[in-house]
Amino acid sequence: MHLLSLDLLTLRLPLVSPFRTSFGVQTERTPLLVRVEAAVGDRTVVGWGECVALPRPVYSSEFLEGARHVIATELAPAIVTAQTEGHEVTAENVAGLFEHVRGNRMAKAAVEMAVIDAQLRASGRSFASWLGVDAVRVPSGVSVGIHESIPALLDAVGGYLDQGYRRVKLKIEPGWDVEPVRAVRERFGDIPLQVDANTAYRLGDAAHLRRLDPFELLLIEQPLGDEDLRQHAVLARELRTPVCLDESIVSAESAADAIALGATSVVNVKPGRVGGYVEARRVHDVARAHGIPVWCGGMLETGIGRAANAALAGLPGFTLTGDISASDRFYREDITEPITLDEDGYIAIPTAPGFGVEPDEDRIRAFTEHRKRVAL
Ligand code: OSB
Ligand code: MG
Repeated sequence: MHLLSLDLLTLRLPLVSPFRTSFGVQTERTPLLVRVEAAVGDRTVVGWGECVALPRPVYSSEFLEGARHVIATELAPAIVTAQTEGHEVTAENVAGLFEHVRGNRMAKAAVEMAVIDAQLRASGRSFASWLGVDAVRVPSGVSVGIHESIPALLDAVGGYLDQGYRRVKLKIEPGWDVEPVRAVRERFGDIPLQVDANTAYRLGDAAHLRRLDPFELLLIEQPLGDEDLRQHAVLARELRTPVCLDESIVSAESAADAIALGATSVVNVKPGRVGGYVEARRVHDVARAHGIPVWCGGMLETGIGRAANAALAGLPGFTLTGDISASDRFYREDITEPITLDEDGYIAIPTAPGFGVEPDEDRIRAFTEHRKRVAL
């Protein structure tokens, strides 16, 4: 496979409702799509990737314009250099071409995705098959933002349960934690329920967070800062609720460190956060070797990332329900055919070549704010 071109498309997609977390409110998403064209024999194939960086560096240090810049000025040139030197760029080796660039994992993941998709479309193979996934569907969980009031939250959760979601995650922050959890438990009983703080607490809040213990949550996600592994280990010993890290886990190595320290007893795997699907699989493998369950996180992906995540979540260590919801959880109109829930609240793992969904180029054009071609 010889890569011919790389296009960077910045889209603006309105959300069906505002999504509030402890770090801010999102009313739209601005996905950065990577579109590559590659020559395979005498054919040209297209591959798509999606960058999950937010517009501002409030979830992690990465942000949309930074990711776009790094792809254009560092990652695409690394592909050019490799190809000029006669090396073939593949799904298996592309992440390795970016090792000299520090961090910027979401940018790297997006380019790796486009290369994976192109290569698998060229060979007619599904992403699930490439990963060695036998599962045909994965259970679907929903992440529920911070609401204006408890009644509004209960309405939202009730609506998602009616749609069939199999697990609910509540976003929490100081002032919106024990009471919303209590209200959801009182109204909906012992549904699979977990919470996500996105770093909103400090170790000194341990006694307060212990008040969540009676509600038998599946886990509390990232209560403390992203660099606070030792403090998470201390906190984990003070809580009955299992601690699960998200922001802190940026590689298989950091996952191994967090597990060894006792900072996490569950791991949220987000391919963008760890630098791509190959690394995400390594995180899964390390966790599995330690008997640590993992689940697939989400970043409000379009159908492209959602389809890829569904396949990843088919790996055997993904024993907890992930944040892979239907397209209509966030978007009135997706840029691929919509990802939907089946009658049991599961999402089908695509079987078509590549990520197995068809980005609609007309619809993409309609949502595109900015497009730039990078020479390869
Ligand atoms: O912490 O998991 C998170 C969305 C954006 C940034 C961070 C997070 C989230 C979510 C949404 O919780 C998950 C989803 O895509 O459904
Ligand atoms: Mg999270």
